[in-house]
Amino acid sequence: MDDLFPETRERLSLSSGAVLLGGFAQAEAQALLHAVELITQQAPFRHYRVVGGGRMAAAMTACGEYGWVSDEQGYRYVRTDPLTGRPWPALPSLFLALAGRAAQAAGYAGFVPQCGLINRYAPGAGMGPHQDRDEHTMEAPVVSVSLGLSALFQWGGARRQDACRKVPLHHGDVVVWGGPSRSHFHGVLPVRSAQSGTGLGCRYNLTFRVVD
Ligand code: MD6
Ligand code: FE
Repeated sequence: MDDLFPETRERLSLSSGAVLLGGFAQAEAQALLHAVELITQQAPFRHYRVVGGGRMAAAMTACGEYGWVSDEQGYRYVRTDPLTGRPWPALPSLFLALAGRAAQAAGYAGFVPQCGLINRYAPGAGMGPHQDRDEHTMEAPVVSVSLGLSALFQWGGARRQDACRKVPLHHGDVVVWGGPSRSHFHGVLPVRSAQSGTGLGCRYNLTFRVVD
């Protein structure tokens, strides 16, 4: 998908405190994917269960001091991978550096994430509108890196019923949301396989967060 005016995507404000940094991670995308591969050798992708008995469409794993997990009891951050019984793999320095630079570019200095959540969306998988609010502190922003297949990101407001804007996210794009936008609703429309330009068959999303 070519954009008519690529310069407008380089820094696109979504709402107060939220910005799309188009292509911000492009140069290191291959290295990021390699790091994901190494992490999944220690902490494989899995589909979590959700309250009510369903399964999340996106496969997930994590790295860092905390990982985010879901089961019939709900969502939470834990220090040990429930699948392996081991601590989560460390956050690679490449992830820490990129997350810090992206946060800085969006106006958030000193961002040091405690969790790197890794999602894999096969074609057809999406994520319904939700707020990221399982963290024990909401002071730090969320930094989200898109790799592989493109997707339409839904960016809403502070209330579920607020209108959603659809923002295409491509390989190497970064979105940062914090401050007044930190608890805005957002989601990902089901990924379509036709949207590829990278040769990858899935979309990967890395989200970085401070947890406590
Ligand atoms: C995305 N991800 O995949 C956005 N939220 O572009 C999320 O909003 C998200 O991946 C909570 C937990 C995992 C996620
Ligand atoms: Fe989210």
